[in-house]
Amino acid sequence: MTRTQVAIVGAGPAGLVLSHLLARAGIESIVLEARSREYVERRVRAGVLEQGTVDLLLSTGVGERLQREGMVHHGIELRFDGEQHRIDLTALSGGRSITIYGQQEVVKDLIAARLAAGGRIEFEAVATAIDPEAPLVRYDQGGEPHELQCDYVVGCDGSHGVARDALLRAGARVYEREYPFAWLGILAEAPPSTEELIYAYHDRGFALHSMRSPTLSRFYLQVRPEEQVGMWPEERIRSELRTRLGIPELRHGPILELGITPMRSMVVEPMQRGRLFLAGDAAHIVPPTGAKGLNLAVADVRVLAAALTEWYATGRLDGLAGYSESCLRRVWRAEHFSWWMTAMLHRFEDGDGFDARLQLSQLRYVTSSRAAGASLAENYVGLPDASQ
Ligand code: FAS
Ligand code: PHB
Repeated sequence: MTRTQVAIVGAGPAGLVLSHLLARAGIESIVLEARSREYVERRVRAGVLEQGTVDLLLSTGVGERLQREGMVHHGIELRFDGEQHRIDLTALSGGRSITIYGQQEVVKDLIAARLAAGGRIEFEAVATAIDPEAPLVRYDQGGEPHELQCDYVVGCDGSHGVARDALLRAGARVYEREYPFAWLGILAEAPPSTEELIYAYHDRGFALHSMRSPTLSRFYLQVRPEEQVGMWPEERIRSELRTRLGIPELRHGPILELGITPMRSMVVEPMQRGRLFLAGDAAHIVPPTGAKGLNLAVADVRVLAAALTEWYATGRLDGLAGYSESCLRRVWRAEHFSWWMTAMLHRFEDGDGFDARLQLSQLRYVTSSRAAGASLAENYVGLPDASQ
């Protein structure tokens, strides 16, 4: 039996940023992570950081490598119907931009910073049960059962964790949408064939050209939900990317990582009950078309860290009581934007072509109207809290 102030389940961006922010406020936490350090530091996921996420990491002392190695982008490109259109994110969002920096790099920087500061992260520690009333977390590590007692439990254990189930048992509701497609994610050792991200709408399905560094490209292809990576040999991937992105001379290299991610939207309401709080993918999932997943996780724990700091400092519960409500405003804005980008850019199996003509009209509008372009841009770079 161990005791701490805040028990955090999950060492993804949500759990690690929370532990980091709490430590800066002198609040002790223990992070329980089911996987090994090597595994979480190698896991390829998101790659787009909003301005607000970058500012928080920089201003709290864990952004030095991000600043050195991150790629600042001021625009994205939309391609459809053989046309190419640049959305000038910075000009259309009042000067804000995005930074391309792999999620696993953010996780590496945070783990290094936590451990260097004497923080406690228990790897290969699987939380098996959460008692929100006690509050405590039971977990297995090294084949032994353990108990972690605390003042608060924060479930940052992602889309397949135990914390959400505990909150659902306590009466929370789930709002959910499944999409009739998935993404095949490809990490290739190839210099990017574009300066900025390309989102392509194509008869054969959606495609995205992203990147991780000047030597690492990240691609995504729309596939059917039941497809397996085995159905995608390298040559098929390359020809689909060339065709859908409209880059006949696409640069290639060895494929380092392949994975299929289902596309869904999910929100748990409320995101708290008693002394149990959810943050990040444990509370909400967005389809990655809007590049919001990691950024929402960081935004949640920024609110929660401030509320916990207020409670430990003054005993006031206002921030904690309002946590769910303030987060859900931003979550539903991001859910809408991610659903909207997904609906505009993916091929739906609609027989009569009606939807396809609506999508083309939306794409032409968003790339010709300054107002529509600005709406996309400000949502993409991340809306300031006030305008959620
Ligand atoms: P995370 O899932 O990152 O972290 C949760 C952690 O909890 C994990 O380390 C897990 O091992 C641990 N855990 C789970 N159960 C536990 C238990 N019982 N005990 C202890 N620990 C436990 N977003 C993009 O923008 N682009 C992408 O390409 C992209 N790809 C994705 C691919 C996948 C497969 C997934 C699931 C998400 C992807 N996302 C992507 C979204 C992603 O970036 C998430 O939004 C982000 O990881 C959310 O961070 P966390 O909430 O910290 O959850
Ligand atoms: C990524 O680089 O992983 C990425 C970029 C943009 C998205 C989704 C994922 O919309």
